[in-house]
Amino acid sequence: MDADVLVIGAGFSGLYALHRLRSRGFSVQALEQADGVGGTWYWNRYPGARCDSESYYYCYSFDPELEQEWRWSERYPGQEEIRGYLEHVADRYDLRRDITFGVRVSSAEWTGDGWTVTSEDGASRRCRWLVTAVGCLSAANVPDIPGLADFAGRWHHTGQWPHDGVDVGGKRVGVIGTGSTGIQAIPVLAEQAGHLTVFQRTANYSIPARNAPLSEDEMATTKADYPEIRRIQQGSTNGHPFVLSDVDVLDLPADQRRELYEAAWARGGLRFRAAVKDVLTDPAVNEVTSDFLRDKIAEVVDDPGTAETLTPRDHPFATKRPPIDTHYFETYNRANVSLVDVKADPIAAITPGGVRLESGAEHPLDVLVFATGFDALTGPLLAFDLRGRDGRSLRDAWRDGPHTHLGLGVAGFPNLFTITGPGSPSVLTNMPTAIEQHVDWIADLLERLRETNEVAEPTSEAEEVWAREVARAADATLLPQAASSWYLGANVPGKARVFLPYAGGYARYRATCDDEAAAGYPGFGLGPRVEVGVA
Ligand code: NA7
Repeated sequence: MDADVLVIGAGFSGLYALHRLRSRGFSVQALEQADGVGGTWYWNRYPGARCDSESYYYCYSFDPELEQEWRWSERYPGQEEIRGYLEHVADRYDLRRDITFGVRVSSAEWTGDGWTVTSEDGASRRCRWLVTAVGCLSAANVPDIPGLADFAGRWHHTGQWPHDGVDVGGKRVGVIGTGSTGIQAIPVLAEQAGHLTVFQRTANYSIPARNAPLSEDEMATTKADYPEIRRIQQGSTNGHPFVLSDVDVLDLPADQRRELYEAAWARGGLRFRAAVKDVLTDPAVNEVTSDFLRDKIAEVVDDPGTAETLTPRDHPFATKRPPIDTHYFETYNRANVSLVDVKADPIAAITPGGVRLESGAEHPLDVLVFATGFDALTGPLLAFDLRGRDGRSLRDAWRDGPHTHLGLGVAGFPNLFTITGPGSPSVLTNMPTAIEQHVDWIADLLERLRETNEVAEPTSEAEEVWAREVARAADATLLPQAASSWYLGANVPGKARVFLPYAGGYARYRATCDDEAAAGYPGFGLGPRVEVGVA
């Protein structure tokens, strides 16, 4: 064996897995395709790239000394700052000596006593336990639009942005996509481009982020409050340190309701959602909230036709991942920005000179930006050939959609652990919080396996129970109502329509994982072993 554990990836999850498992006495090696650490924050260098979680809690909590020594500069950390933070973590805990950079894993195969992991350079490595830390929003989704290969300008997906930047100064720039990424990039690109054309398929809600520098006083208060901040996060639905409102907005007289919404709007960011009780479970609450946000678009955008096109009417607020922004809707008041509704008039082709719509209308472009998102959650795991017992591939096992136990393991794939896998609450949770919980839980299980020599493999029964719970949790919310959401796999043609993340809340999920551990990991086939076939 080359190591007890091989970890694939060196972003937030891979770095912490390496650190935590090493500190528990395992030999660990991490394989990273990039030339540096950071994962998502290594690749996503598009203009305006920034985290939607606030900096003081979008960070690790495992070491109070790290919390005290790091200083965030803004309310929301930008891509460069997060990458700098992760580089600092890699140095501070001496992680780089166990990371091989520039290695892209092509396959991983269970051999009965461990895993053989092969990379594109032909090298193979052996380990007993395989931990995937490949991210859940890391497989770029570039739509298959005819003609792209013949485009004479430059095109880029936001998640694969060139490290030396893209010169858009004075150029005709097109952006396809108005999700969180497009909404961050559009205002920045508009300031630099000669003309910016936004191709919008689904109109989106967005809340002003209200980003601002963090003062010394604010940082000092946060640092003093960290124990309490972390306590609230651990008991929360989304891993955010917000106390959710207990006010029933429908019971409020109109003026007080307006006041509540305006205050939440002024506070900005994801805190807006926390201010509205039951917004994701009660359709009537959601409707008044959605109306408030629709009205804001009409207030901000000067041209009524453009405002109407920008107004979401086909899905309730926050049923797609709610973006937050800096001057997004205001951008449409600029003379050099135009909006194209590609739901009404879909993109037919990319031509050498730009984008052609089905109506025949042509939009000439020098640069085309795909802010078209990711093959979320399953994409990164299916990007390499993962083979479990009897040589069965994950692609085959997940043909009709993913099935996991707790998002952490897959039947038929012994000694494999999937940080932030499908069926976990990761993408609905502040990511570092979810990651630390996953890794700590996996580390405890690996300690047991080291002691007992058992092999951990989810049972099919456990997967079925968990799949029912994931579906139940989603159905208890309005989330499945957004038909085009990547939560449902709907953004990738041919992908099975299954609600992918666990929507029952972070605290509940954590308790479920703790129960599984306390019971001796029955869902992972430990303890008295029940023989089951792979479904
Ligand atoms: P998203 O949220 O998946 O947004 C992608 C956007 O691209 C969305 O507006 C899509 O429209 C649009 N899109 C995708 N394919 C096409 C085609 N073929 N034609 C036109 N428009 C298209 O990805 P983001 O990168 O913005 O955000 C991903 C997550 O990263 C985010 O939620 C945060 O968690 C961080 P659609 O809505 O599908 O109609």
